[in-house]
This record gives sequence, structure tokens and C-alpha cells, in this order.
Amino acid sequence: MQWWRDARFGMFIHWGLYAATKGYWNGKETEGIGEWIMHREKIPLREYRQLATRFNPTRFDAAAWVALAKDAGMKYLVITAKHHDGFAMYDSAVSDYDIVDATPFARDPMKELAKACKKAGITFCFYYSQDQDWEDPNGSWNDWDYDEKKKNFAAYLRDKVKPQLRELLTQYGPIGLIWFDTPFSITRKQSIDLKRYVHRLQPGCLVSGRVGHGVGDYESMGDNQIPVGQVQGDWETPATLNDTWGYKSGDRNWKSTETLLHLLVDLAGKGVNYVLNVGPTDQGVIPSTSVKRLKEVGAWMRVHGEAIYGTEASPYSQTFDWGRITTKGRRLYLLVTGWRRKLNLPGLYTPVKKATMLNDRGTRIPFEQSYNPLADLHDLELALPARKPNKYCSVIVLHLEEPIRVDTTPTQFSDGRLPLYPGTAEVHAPRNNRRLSFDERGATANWTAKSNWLSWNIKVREPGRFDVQVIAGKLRYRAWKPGHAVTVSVGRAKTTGRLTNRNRSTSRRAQYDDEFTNRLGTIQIDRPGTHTVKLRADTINRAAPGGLIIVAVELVPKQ
Ligand code: H79
Repeated sequence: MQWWRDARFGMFIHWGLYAATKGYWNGKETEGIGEWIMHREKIPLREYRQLATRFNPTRFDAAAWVALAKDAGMKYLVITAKHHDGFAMYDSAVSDYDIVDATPFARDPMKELAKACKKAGITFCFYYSQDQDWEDPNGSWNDWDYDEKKKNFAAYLRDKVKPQLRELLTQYGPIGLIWFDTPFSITRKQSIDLKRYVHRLQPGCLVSGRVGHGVGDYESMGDNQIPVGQVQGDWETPATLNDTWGYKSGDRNWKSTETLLHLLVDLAGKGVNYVLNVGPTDQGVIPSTSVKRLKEVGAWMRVHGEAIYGTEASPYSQTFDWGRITTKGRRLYLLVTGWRRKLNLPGLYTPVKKATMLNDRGTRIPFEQSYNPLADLHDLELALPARKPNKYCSVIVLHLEEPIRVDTTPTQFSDGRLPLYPGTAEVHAPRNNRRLSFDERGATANWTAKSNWLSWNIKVREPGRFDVQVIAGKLRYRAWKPGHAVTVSVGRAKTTGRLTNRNRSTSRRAQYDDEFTNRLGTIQIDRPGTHTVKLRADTINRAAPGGLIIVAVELVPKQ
């Protein structure tokens, strides 16, 4: 795992026959993600395979793609050897449904990419769709060409998946990982068997979490999913630059360079890898907008990479309003996305030797470490220069005297706000058989019993009156259902309200996973120091998909 943990940032490439449609079918622009076009339009296999006869990416240049990944600061490259459409983008002997046998191009781009990656020191990896296969009569999810009832999934694993994995793991040199996906039909036994099969062929090759049933070498967030708070263990977020993965000429919903960098920094602070996708055209060209953004990210990485590569997640249980934290040995990196003159870091027990800017080691940042006995609060206050050194994110290095020790109790920000995430709460479930759990992002899952409740110990700097906001969520692809009511209390003060979807959050995190801000009432906290916040469910609509989904509770000082 070590190379993967150190890497933090990788390139995803979705490239296949779908690129030849540019996202259009029968002259009309299609909805949804590009590589799903065959499924969405229920394109018969005999029609879809015609795309191969005009797939001729003469401008494909493996060295150029790999150079772009390297320029962007990416350390590994994951490319679709076979996506759900079942078409092999390498020379496969299993059938003729592959780029060498079925297209005029007749070259094996994976051979060229493997060579270019090796030369550039980039870890080469394959995406392989082990479950859905819309070409194979026994693969899952093609019900327009094939009769679901006649499918034999085990035969598909035996006759296509395993032989193809053997090719990929024996003919392209060392492979960093196999990125499996959509484990919708596969059984636990089959997932374990596939993982063992990969490890037998290449003991050093990792297996992504989406091999299914939690048996992978690391876990995957959902597509474009951002964890709400800190996470435990090895995680990766696969993400797009626009909305599609496979090339779609009409998708211009590009994330800005600032958004991409803030996502990278957010994820690094949570110890999560970021594998960011490009969708090359059927000419073999990576869209110029993607290239431009990635180069800008790379320029930042060349100066600030020390705060990303080989780092560990923030030692805190909370995230801060001014940015994110990573650590390496006795260094704490403050990745500041919200520049300000006074930056406060609470809870740091370790004495700080000096604070410097990563982009200019000569600049010393003045600071003061203090202890407030009234609030039982350790505080580090840094006096930052008026001008931010970098427009996207500036990095301050704290050089520590001793190994890092922190108080992990969520502490009020210096502006008075305090967001609390379910993942760091204590779960109270008197009846264990219906204990709520958490989804990948750290929101509550399967909260259907009113007997369950959450509590957080918090530290208050500035007492006073607070607005209480509850951020509710829903399951992706499912409709919001009303009918939940909750109570938040601190000591004897409490406030109650129903949850609605009227106020949709515009946060970056909520771009693909809707979140809804619900203002309950206000509560009074009248002394500094430690308090307990409790969240109870008064009413749960058990018909709501996933039960009561809580993403966060936020205290906001009343003006
Ligand atoms: O390879 C990329 C995607 O094609 C693949 N994962 C990334 C890395 C992927 N996309 N969606 N999914 C996996 C999950 C499928 C979700 C579905 Fe649906 C929800 C299938 C049916 C409902 C999305 C919405 C696809 C059709 C409608």
C-alpha cells in the first residue's frame, strides 16, 4: 500500500468506443454520463459495435498523456482496459471485440502507455469492469440484447473476466492496481476469489474496494463523493473534471482550477486519494480545457507538493473553516484556502518551534501559543501577512518540538461557528438490533429507530446564543422524502424542527450528493468550556430511502 498512500493524486482515463459518439445518438445529444450511452439508449450490440469500424485515434500519443499526468503532479494512472460496454481497449485473445482486432487503428494503446509510464516513473493501473458487461451474453445489465433469465454470471467470470485479467496482469509489466467497479451482481465469494486471482498473478497489485463486499485492499468513495469529515483507513475518491467520464463534446460543466485544488486539499487533509478523470476523444486527444486545468493544478503542486505527497491525514477529528491539515513527522502543514490575518488552531498541545511559508522558506510567520483555563482551551494564533502568497491555497509549515499531540474535541471556530459531523459523534442505541450506521461520506445511514441518538462533546470559546442548523441528506438517484423531525439540545436548552428540502446547499461537497440546510431555532450556551450537544429523532419517515440521513449539525452564532 505504501506507494499508493504516498501518491495521493492519480489520473483516471475513460477511453472507449463511446468516445466516438461524442455523447450524441441518432443526431441528438444524450443525457447522463458518456460511457453509459449504450445502456441509456439501449443501443443493440450489433449497432454499437459499428462504432469500432470508425474508431481510429491517429493522434493518440501515449508519451503526451503520461507527460500531462506527470505535469499535473499525478503519481499513478488508471485507464479503462474494459468498461461496462465490454470492449477491450487492448489486444485480447479472449475475443475479437477489442481495439486491435476490431478497429482500423489496430494498435494496442495499453502497451504504449505501460512503456511511457515506466519511463516517466508513473504507476500504471487498469480499470476493469468485472460485473457489468453489455457485450457478453452472461455479463450483467444488458437486458435489451440478452435474456436476464438465461444468464450465467459465473460462466462470464470464468470465460471472460479471469482470462482477460490474466492477459492484463501478465503482458503489461507490473500493474499498480486493478480498479474494479459496480459490484451489483457479484457474490462475496466471487469478489474474494477475484481478489485472490489478481494477487496470485501479481502479488504487488492492489485491488480497489469496488471489487465488492468490502474485500478490496482499500475503500472507494462514491463517484465524485466527498467525505463530510475525517475518515479512518485507506480511501480514494474517483472524480470528474466536468460531469462525464467518457468524452462528451457537449459537457462544458468544468470544475474550476480552484475547485479542483480545494478538493485535492480537502481530500489530502482527510487522508483520501484523489483520482481525477480525463475523457480523451476518439482522435486520442485529451480535451484542451482538461489539459489547461491540470497544468494549473500541477504548477501549484510543484511548489506545494511536500504538503500532499507522503503525508498523513489531519490528527484532528474536526475540519477547520480556514482550510485543511496534513502531517509528516514533526511537521504540520496548514493548507489555507480561506486566507485571513489571524488564523487560530485550537487544541495543539505540542510546542511549535517555528512557522514558515512552504513557498518561501525565508518567511517566518509570527505566532503565539496560549492556554485559556476558563474554556480549557489550548490555542495557537498565527499572524498572517496581508497578501496571500497563492491565490488557490497557501501552505504554512509548523515545525514542532515533539511528536504531535492534539485535543480532538471539536472546538468552536474563531468566528464562533461549529459544524459537527455524525462520524465523530457517539452513537446511543439502546436496542442494538436497529443501530444506525454510516455511509461512505460519513452521513447517518439506516437511522430508522427513534431510540437511536447522537451526542458530541464540544469546546466553546465564546458563549452566547446560537442558531442551530441541521444539514439533511438523501440517497443519490433517489427522491427526497419529507416526514422527519429532530431535536438538538445543549444542556437544558433545546430546539426542535421538521426537516425539508427547501434550502439546498451549494457547497462543493454537495455538488453530486444533495444536502439541505434546515434552520431549527436558537439555543443559549452561557459559559465557555466543554458542553454536550445531543441530536434526537422525534419523527422518522421510515419510507424515506436510507432512513433519516443527517450530514451535519451546525451551531452558528446569532448576530
Ligand atoms: O466508470 C465511471 C462510471 O461509468 C461508473 N463509475 C465511474 C468510475 C459508474 N457510473 N455509475 N455507476 C457507476 C453506478 C450506476 C448507477 C446507476 Fe444509473 C443508477 C445505474 C442506474 C441507476 C446512472 C443513473 C446510470 C444510469 C442512471
